[in-house]
Amino acid sequence: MARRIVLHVDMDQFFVACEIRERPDLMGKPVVVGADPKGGKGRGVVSTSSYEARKFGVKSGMPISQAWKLCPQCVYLPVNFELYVKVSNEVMEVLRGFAAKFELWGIDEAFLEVTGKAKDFAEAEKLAKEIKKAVKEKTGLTCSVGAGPNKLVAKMASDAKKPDGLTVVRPEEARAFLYPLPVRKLLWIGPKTEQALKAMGIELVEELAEADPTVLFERFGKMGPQMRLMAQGIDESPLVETWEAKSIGNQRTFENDTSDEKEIFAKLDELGDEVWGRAGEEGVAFKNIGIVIRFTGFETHTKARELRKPCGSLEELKKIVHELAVPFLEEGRPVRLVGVRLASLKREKGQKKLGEF
Ligand code: TTP
Ligand code: MG
Repeated sequence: MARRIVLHVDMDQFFVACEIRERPDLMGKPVVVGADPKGGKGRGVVSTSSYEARKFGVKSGMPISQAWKLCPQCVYLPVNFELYVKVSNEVMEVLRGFAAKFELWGIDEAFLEVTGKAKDFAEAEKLAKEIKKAVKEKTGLTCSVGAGPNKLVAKMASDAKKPDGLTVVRPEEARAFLYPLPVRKLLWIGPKTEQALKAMGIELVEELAEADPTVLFERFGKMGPQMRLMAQGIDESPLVETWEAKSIGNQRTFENDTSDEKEIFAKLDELGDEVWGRAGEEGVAFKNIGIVIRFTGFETHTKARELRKPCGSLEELKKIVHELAVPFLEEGRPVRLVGVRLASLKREKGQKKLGEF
């Protein structure tokens, strides 16, 4: 079997980069996108900050009031999600063109399976350079790319050098690359797991990789030995092509992974409202309804249903979305992301696209 090569692409300072594209005068300035700081009294958090603002210590997720304390001279901008979705679509279209298989992972990141497109890691590196060039030319934005033998290593590699980075980790280099990192860097390890591991004397990826799997199982259940394998750079999860080119869909990541069904269904309903609205705006009927569910870690599932006739109402859409989701939620496993997608689209006669009026 040919050795796998996976790329992970992550945009640099994404929300800020979109804002700078609209307002080039902001280039090189400390910029913060997030809640209104209200002179230090604001509530809410920082969505992201420019690399210049990061020098002051301002980071994603930090209370906006704290950001203000660290950097009152930063330029503060509200979140313009619509703009970021538009730019994200532009970026993803470029990336899709380079991949044998494509998986959208977040608004500013994606996995590209390039096994077969690049015969070895030297070719993968060349391809990654072409990708960076194409993204820059077509969207004006920079990204960081990681190449590795699987999703896990590729994702960690793209994070290794930012902004505008390119990091290639060959299979034989994977352990040396991962081992010195703190366990928190492994993407599915949140602050709680980090603390639990620390209490066991495990702080580095290397320590996790070499920990006793029985002890890990006792403490974390099935996730324990799984975490250990990933610390060793072992990950066989395939790319899951969440959306086809011709579909209307969206997906959202929970702020904190959740197994609360109410919260999950509420998010699915919200996405249902959104895609129903978009189908209406674009004047299309649809016969195929799909969902995507990603559990904590990498495991992603999609499920779709083809109807015999076009979906007739928002209630029907939501009902089907719930029915598709139920089997995945039975075990109560924490969910990281959900999505809803409409496909088998048909333009309804007499309807024009919104932009054509
Ligand atoms: P990231 O890729 O984590 O961050 P980034 O692109 O801003 O910066 P980097 O160069 O380090 O990749 O997240 C992508 C976008 O998601 C980010 O621009 C804003 C949004 N986001 C939030 O709204 N809240 C958060 O806590 C994080 C981490 C990101
Ligand atoms: Mg990013």
